[in-house]
Amino acid sequence: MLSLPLPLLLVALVVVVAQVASQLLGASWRKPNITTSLEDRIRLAQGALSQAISQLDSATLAFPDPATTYGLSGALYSQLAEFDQLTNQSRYAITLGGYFGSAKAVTAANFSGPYVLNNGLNFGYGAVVAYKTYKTYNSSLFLQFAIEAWSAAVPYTITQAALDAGKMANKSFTLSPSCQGVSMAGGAFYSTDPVNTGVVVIATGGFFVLSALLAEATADAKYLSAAVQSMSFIRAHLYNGEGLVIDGMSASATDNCALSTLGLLPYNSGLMVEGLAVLYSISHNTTYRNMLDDLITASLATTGWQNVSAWRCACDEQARMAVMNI
Ligand SMILES: *[C@@H]1O[C@H](CO)[C@@H](O)[C@H](O)[C@H]1NC(C)=O
Ligand SMILES: *[C@@H]1O[C@H](CO)[C@@H](O)[C@H](O)[C@H]1NC(C)=O
Ligand SMILES: *[C@@H]1O[C@H](CO)[C@@H](O)[C@H](O)[C@H]1NC(C)=O
Ligand SMILES: *[C@@H]1O[C@H](CO)[C@@H](O)[C@H](O)[C@H]1NC(C)=O
Ligand SMILES: *[C@@H]1O[C@H](CO)[C@@H](O)[C@H](O)[C@H]1NC(C)=O
Ligand SMILES: *[C@@H]1O[C@H](CO)[C@@H](O)[C@H](O)[C@H]1NC(C)=O
Ligand SMILES: CC(=O)N[C@H]1CO[C@H](CO)[C@@H](O)[C@@H]1O
Repeated sequence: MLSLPLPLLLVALVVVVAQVASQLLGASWRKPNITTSLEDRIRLAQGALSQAISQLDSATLAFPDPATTYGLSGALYSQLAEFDQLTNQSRYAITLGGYFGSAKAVTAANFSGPYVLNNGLNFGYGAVVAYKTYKTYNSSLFLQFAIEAWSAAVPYTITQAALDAGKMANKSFTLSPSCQGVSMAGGAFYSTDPVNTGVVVIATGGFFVLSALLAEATADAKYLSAAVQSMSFIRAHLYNGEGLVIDGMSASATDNCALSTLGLLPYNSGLMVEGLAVLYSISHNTTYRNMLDDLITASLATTGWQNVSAWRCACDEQARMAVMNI
């Protein structure tokens, strides 16, 4: 039961792309013609979202068993807001007002769960997209929620001051001040566990994207500065030789800048693509546009997660969104 909602949703959301891809295995896969009509694609996505909503607990408006599904509820809320944003609708505005209103009652102490950064940031992301999509409707609820989610991630994001001190309040080990001569400032931890040393893109990139969207929504300089710092961290520390984003690294001084050995995963590059797209759209700084071009080109060239004979996940939700928004 617990793993049902998201896979169902994802399977249904990608079904159209999968259908197209399966018809086009071979050299032509790169320039597929999407023959499913826009109406049909919207209907399919809509059906998937309805199916996921039907799995929510009617009392909490979140998936059952929050200890393991907390972040998935935030991901679903985000998809509802994204769906409306991409289809120019307000179908889920009232629904999301209710969901975030309900979530607000339980999340203040709980943006965390053990994995604050990807879990809580999912809610923040959904809230800021809802704020952007529905304009004045419930805007203070959505914006405030996004800011709270961002604020909950701040204590798990490495600052230069923490590096100068060698430590930070919520972590019990000595921080590595720099790696390959570049400061570790801007990296965000995966886990709230004080001994967990992993700084990962799902956290750092999620914080980057939320910061960039809040910079766009509020024009408060602290969000832009946070966005640029997290982006710079990923660029400096977590690009591989192909120009793709790897999963993460240790921030502990005793680990000597050890990189994650997890294989290449599309969502890491996807988060960077989305954050860069937002950063470019608010700054028109061509550095970001160039970084985006390079990363997208590298993402299309790799066989790390897709190739002519196997289609696993052509690109993640956020990368698609970002590309559509440019
Ligand atoms: C896609 O459509 C265009 C225009 O109709 C056509 O020229 C092209 O060959 C099609 N590509 C594929 C892969 O079917
Ligand atoms: C939503 O509106 C934008 C801007 O007017 C338009 O380009 C886009 O095609 C619309 N999307 C849908 C699904 O109607
Ligand atoms: C905002 O959302 C709440 C649910 O949290 C709802 O009760 C309220 O009516 C909404 N207000 C507006 C103005 O949309
Ligand atoms: C919030 O945290 C409390 C205490 O850790 C826990 O009992 C509860 O299940 C959590 N709620 C959610 C939605 O994660
Ligand atoms: C553009 O962004 C880069 C990278 O963040 C920065 O170094 C540069 O100063 C920015 N340029 C302008 C004109 O703001
Ligand atoms: C394509 O990807 C699959 C799954 O990762 C892998 O088994 C296969 O060897 C790859 N094929 C090529 C031609 O790279
Ligand atoms: C153990 C510890 O220092 N926890 C802190 C983590 O960060 C939050 C927010 O700044 C603090 O309230 C906690 O005291």
